[in-house]
Amino acid sequence: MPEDPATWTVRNFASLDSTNRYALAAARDGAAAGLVVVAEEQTAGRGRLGRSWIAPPGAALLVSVLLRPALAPDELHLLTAAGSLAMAEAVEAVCGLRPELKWPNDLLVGDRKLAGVLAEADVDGSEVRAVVVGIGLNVEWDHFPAELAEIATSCSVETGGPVSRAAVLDAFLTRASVRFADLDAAFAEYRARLGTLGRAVRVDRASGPLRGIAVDVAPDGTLLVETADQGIVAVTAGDVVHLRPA
Ligand code: BT5
Repeated sequence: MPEDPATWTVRNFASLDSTNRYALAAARDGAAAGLVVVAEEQTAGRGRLGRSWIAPPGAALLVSVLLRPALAPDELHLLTAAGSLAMAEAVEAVCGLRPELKWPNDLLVGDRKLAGVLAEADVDGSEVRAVVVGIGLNVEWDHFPAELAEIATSCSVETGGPVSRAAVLDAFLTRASVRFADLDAAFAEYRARLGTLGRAVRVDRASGPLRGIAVDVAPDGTLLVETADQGIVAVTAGDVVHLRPA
């Protein structure tokens, strides 16, 4: 696990299909922990559950970091938390914005998504060989396509001025060194900063929607939702909508 920013090795690309796909392939070819893959543009950027991550060339910081942590497969949520937190801290340091963290993998400003995080692992049975934490952060992007117009925002929209992707990347790698080196501290801080907690939420799950109050994140990363009719329900996966107070 890299503990010093000097141990990061950054590979920059004008265009890739997906920085996560590239970094996972590099991991399988033996690349060392600390590889950082950055692209100006992705032609097949990945979200969760087969969804797409889109951004025009140069508008977003599209970055994946390769880690080889000593973790079990059921502990990988810690890396999503640490990566989300490190990016939130970087945005705050560079732009003066304090993004809200939304369980499990979003950075929001108000109701709009500023960044998304996708951790993908190369797992062999109980052995985690490599993990890639990929983040797409909307940096300088003022006019969104129709499908994102109501749900996305960017650093430039929020600050009203230019923002340097290179400065955000530098700040992210500095914070990532700290956060990935102490995952317990990162998880505690992620939990403390999670805007989802205490909120009325709707969770859209494969098995159907669930409504309640998000009361906590368990150590295993599940979201605990207090419902009127089923008590506390542990949610392992799903899309959370923060509901406005009635
Ligand atoms: C995520 O998925 O939020 C994880 C996104 C991770 C993207 C990074 S970019 C670098 C690295 N390489 C990759 O290939 N991926 C990672 P999810 O929670 O499933 O959200 C996906 C949804 O967010 C989409 O269905 C859209 O509704 C929305 N979306 C797509 N592009 C967006 C953008 N640029 N800004 C805000 N929302 C977006």
